[in-house]
Amino acid sequence: MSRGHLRRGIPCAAMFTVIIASFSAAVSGASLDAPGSNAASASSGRRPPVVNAQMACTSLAGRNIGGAQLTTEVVVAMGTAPTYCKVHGLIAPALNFEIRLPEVWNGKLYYGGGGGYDGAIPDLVVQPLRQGYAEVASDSGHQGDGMSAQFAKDDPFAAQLFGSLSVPTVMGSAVKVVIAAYGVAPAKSYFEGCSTGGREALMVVQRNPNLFDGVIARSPAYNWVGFMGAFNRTAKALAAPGGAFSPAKTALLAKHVLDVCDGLDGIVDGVVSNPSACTARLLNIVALRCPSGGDTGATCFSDAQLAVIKSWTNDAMFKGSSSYRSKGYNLTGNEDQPMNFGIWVSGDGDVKKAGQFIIQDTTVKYYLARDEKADSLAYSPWDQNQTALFALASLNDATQTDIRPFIDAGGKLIVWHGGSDAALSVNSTVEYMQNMQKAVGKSRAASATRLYVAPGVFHCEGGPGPDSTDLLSALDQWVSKGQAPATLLAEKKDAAGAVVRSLPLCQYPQYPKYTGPPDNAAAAKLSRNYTCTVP
Ligand SMILES: [Ca+2]
Repeated sequence: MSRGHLRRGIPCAAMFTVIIASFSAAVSGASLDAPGSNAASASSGRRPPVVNAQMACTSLAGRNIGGAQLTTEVVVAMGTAPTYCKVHGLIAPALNFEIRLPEVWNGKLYYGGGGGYDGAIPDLVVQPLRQGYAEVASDSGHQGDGMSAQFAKDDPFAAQLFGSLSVPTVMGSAVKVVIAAYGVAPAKSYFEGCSTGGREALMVVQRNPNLFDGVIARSPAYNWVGFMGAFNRTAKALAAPGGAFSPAKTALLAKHVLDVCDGLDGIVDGVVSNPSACTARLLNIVALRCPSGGDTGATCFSDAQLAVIKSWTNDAMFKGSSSYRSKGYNLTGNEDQPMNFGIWVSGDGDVKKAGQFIIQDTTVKYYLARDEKADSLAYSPWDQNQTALFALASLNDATQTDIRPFIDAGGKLIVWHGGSDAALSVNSTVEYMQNMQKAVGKSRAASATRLYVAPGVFHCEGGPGPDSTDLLSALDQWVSKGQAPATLLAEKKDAAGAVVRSLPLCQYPQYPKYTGPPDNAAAAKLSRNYTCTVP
């Protein structure tokens, strides 16, 4: 079988899908007869089983395990990825997944989440496979463009799979495939995802509290109704006469924010690491108003542009439920960089090219108006169809805060968000964690959950701040050895993998305050010159 569903046409799709990127090669489908046993069935479980990838693939090919029809392919070592057996599973009618089985298995399972509106199996994430995990990923039950919700319009089952059912459904098969391959069940299972994958992460914590031993939710798109409404509000402000943001306007905004706030964390380094000190009062954006209120050039904002900034930075709340909300975004001073405000919000002068516009527009068309001709910029008020909002929330919102069943089952949760994320507001993630703490109690929350904010990091990755932390190893240490994570290490690597900057990754609300020698660019690049500090 082949499935030609590369993401089409929309440059932003890959950004919303950072950890998944493009669709890997389609699996060819020559079915082999199922043998009666497999290469690793003799394992005692004490030592991680070792299998030969070719033998594992041969033994699994053509079988139906746990409701999944399997095909297999040996993928030989390339770059830093080791040789593995790639198992493709199809759960009828259209839920596709892969399990990447390493030859030297660490006895554990890693499930990596999706992005945007999914629609393709995410690519291999190399690091977990290198660490010996059996790695699972799925297309969440439909095939298509990751920035389109068309699948949901006339297929309620596909909508349910995308919303919450694909992960537990795939796990039902995946665990059985692991047993067939190695002879034993995974000793531990972890889920990690970013953006939509972060939403899936919080969804399993809330709805399937016994499914995973540990979960990493990064930049979670958990308040689907709320942030879609916020995207719509800001898109309308940008589309209003005089509201468009050219790159020059975005640069004006970013420079002003850095001028005022960069140094408030102890170091002028292009990153506002202490955002709570960078108040609206201090920023005083209205001082940049063009005298007439009209757009009179690149050194000031029109009233319509000031309205965009107001929409961007203020909380959005909608009729129908207290959970239909999205917190305002911080002004970070990184707005003018690639993969930030221009590509996500303003479209560099054409809002219809912006990632936020595109994903809220498809949501209006296929979930709310249920009319592919609907114009999201004219769809007003956005919360007019309460029944449709309720359905959307029931499907996709992961806003439940009482996660005691997960915690009391021994689960551990690490939540992470980039401090300069222009796609999803870090403040919404902070709010979820604060409400969760109220719901479960402080001591329970402290025993089983962590929140980290990575300053200067964009949506899921990238940006001037160090974006790379081995959260999986931190989670595994916590789950397997009871060693709870405290301050972690964040690194920024160049294209060759060399570390060019490091920072302590502080537990929220702490931020990394520069405490090294003054005016020393080399010292500013080293984590040891920062101290996690409560603002
Ligand atoms: Ca700074």
